[in-house]
Amino acid sequence: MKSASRISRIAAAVAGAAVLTAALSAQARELSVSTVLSDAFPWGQAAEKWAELVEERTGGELTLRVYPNSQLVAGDQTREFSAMRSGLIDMAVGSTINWSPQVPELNLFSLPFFMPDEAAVDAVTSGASGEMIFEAIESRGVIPLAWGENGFRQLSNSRGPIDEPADLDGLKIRVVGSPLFQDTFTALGADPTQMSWADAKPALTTGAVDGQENPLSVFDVARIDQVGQQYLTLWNYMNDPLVFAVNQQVWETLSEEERTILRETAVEAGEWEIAMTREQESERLAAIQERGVEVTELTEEQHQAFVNATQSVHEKWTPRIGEELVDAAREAIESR
Ligand code: X2X
Repeated sequence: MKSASRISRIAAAVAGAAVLTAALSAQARELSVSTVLSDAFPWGQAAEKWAELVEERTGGELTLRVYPNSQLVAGDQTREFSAMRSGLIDMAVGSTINWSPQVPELNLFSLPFFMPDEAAVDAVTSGASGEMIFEAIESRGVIPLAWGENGFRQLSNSRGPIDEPADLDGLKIRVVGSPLFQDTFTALGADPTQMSWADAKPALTTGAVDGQENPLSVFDVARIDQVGQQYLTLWNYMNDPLVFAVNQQVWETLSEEERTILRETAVEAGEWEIAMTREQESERLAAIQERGVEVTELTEEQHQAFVNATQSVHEKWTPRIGEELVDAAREAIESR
């Protein structure tokens, strides 16, 4: 009797534990979110905001765990999209530049001097061209949900002020591992070197490269001036939107309600981050100048010289991006 009752007690305990485990796994599900930059930067903050909102709205049933610094792809940011498509990563808040090797349409944003201002970026992302880009992402097995923004990318270097293409002659510039960047900086007479963000700061520190290009928020937070980058040219040559996205198989396992929450919170986190990034631009520039960086702004004529020098990049890349998409984006920009 005694041992039988003990056995039944143990059995009950085991069954209880199993029920509890099942209930927990049915309730709380954790999904991974990849980012290149940590929450010291607006980009990482966008992902954290998304996680916060999802946790709140699902009552903790869905948890997004953010993995910054491209750690889920061992630092190789240009593999993030493939890793998300294959299911190695559930979700990401990723850069259009880093995903462009797998989604050629995303090169649209990297066409030099194509989008003159923030209104142009908004016109492209929110219009027919934005829909075409989301379709292009979806056709490759990833569900895009919302836009964010890394920002307009500015040029820095350790050698001297740059206000005309000739100033770039022979300068070694670190660029992201995306072929279009190679073409842009080659067209400008520079010597571009592709490397991941993880390798960029060491390369600037040792002088292996003379310059780099990134938004003001990245320059400011990463203290790029401390590794000898004393000259900064504000040339707004491209803007790098971020995309909030989910692997398609993961998406299919979610309930309608969960999908709605994920999409709405992504849109909210994205809008929040875009507004914050833009608002902070002028104070970031002031902080950078205060640290002794010499800032160059271009006259209209100087700007035009850079536009002319990079025309070949448009000619080469428009067919790869798709004429129809480039036209739709151009129309959106002109009627903004
Ligand atoms: O690598 C960069 O320059 C960065 C951080 O801006 C991107 O991931 C595109």
